[in-house]
Parts: sequence; structure tokens; C-alpha cells
Amino acid sequence: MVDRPLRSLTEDELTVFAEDGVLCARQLMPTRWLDVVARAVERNIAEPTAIGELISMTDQGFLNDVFMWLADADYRSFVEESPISVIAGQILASLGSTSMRFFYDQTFVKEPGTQVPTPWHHDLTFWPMEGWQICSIWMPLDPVTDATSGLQYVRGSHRWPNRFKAITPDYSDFMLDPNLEDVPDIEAARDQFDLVSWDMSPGDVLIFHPLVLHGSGGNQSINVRRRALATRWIGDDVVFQDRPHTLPMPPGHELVDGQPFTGPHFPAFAVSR
Ligand SMILES: O=C(O)CCC(=O)C(=O)O
Repeated sequence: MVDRPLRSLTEDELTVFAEDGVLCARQLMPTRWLDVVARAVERNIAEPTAIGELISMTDQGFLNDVFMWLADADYRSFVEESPISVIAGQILASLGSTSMRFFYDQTFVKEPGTQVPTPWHHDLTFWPMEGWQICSIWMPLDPVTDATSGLQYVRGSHRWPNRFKAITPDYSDFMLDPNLEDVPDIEAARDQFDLVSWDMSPGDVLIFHPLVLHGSGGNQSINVRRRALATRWIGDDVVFQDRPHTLPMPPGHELVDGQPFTGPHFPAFAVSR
């Protein structure tokens, strides 16, 4: 049984997502689901997955973890039963998809005072896939401002033809594909880019396309945490592309190069506009 969001996305919001590559949608997620994820995040901090151990910088107050739902009942119930799939389904239907699979979940916690930035990047080059009918939904559990590491986006950059190197917060060499372009130095010329960001409250979500450039600073607050969960969703036109320098897929996956994502690691959900 899948729960409903507090409201549906409007046609105007779907148009903003299509044109800008990012939409800040206000008050969609009921508090009870934020509480479920908050519980999961505390457990996640205490016991990161094996990949989480590698990609987090816990000594600097930064937790980064992926595919948690495969091992944690609260993350799993959020994916399977919360309104998150209904929201994603509306977005993918608006992109013309008739089907949807869950790709993966990812936690980003920046504790007060952490200096760890999220370097400017787009997401598609992190992933072993090609396709357009894809979205991420980023859901904060705390109030977010620029000062507490709110995400910033280059509006409309999802339509650029470029494919940029995948820059991780720890600048991991493993992810750097020498065949891809460097991300432009946006910080050196901020006024030359159409940058957008939002102050957010728990219940709001950011919905964005994997080709839109985004990033954020550290958390400058001395007392406000910045806990967020991103979930990634894929539609009809997405195929597995077995490329080096991409996020490893979970052990036991059944993916075949050039074929759509299938199997229990990538469960199917309904789409409806
Ligand atoms: O929360 C962050 O700092 C990074 C989020 C992000 O880059 C993403 O969800 O794709």
C-alpha cells in the first residue's frame, strides 16, 4: 500500500521541472515519513554500509551512503510505502514514461560546522546508464538555507550537450573518467550562470533532472544539522551502460549492458500524471 503525498504536483510545476531541470515543490511529504527517515538516518550514521564507510568523511561530520534501502527496514518502507514513488511517478509520466523503476537511495548528512562541500556536478555521468526519463527527489529533514548547505542549480543546464566528469565530495579518482569534460569553474564566474536556490522546510522537496548542474557549500551553522535523503527514479528509455568510473551496482544485480534495468534491486512502481 503506497501513501499519498499532501498534494499532487501542478501542471505549472511539471512545466518548471521540464524547462529548468529543477523544481522546488513545497509541502508534499507528510511528517510521519520524515520521522521514519530521521530514524533510519541516525542508524545509518552509527552503522554505514560498506560503501558508506568508503565515501563518507565522518571525521569531518559528513555522511554519504547509498543503496541503504536494501539493508534497512525504515529506508525500505520509505521507498515502498511513502508518497515518494507517487511524486516520482508524476514526474516521469510528464516526461512521457509509462513505467518506472526505483534506482537507489542516497543519504547526505552535513553536521553543523562541516566544511565538506558538494562540488558542482551533474549526476548522469556518475551512473552506468543512458536515458532521459530520470529524476532525483532530494528531501531535507531540517530547515535548509544557503548557510546550511542548501543546494544550488544552474537553471536549464540539463539541456546542455556536455557530459562532465563526476566530481565527488572527496574528489575520488575512481569516479574521474578522463574521457569526460571538466565541470566549468562556476564559483569563479557565478554571475555568468543562471543560479537558483531555495530556503526549504521539512516537507518540501527538490526534484531535478540528472543532467542539471548542482552543488552546495559546507554547513556554516553551529547548531543546525543538514540531513537529506535523495531517491533516484528511472523510466522507459533508460538502459544499463556498463562504464568504468561509475557507481558500482549492488552485488547480485541482474543488469545486462544495453538492456533496461530489471530485477529485484530495481523494483517497478506505477506512474500516473
Ligand atoms: O546533498 C548534497 O549535498 C548533494 C546532493 C546531490 O548532489 C544529489 O542528490 O544529487
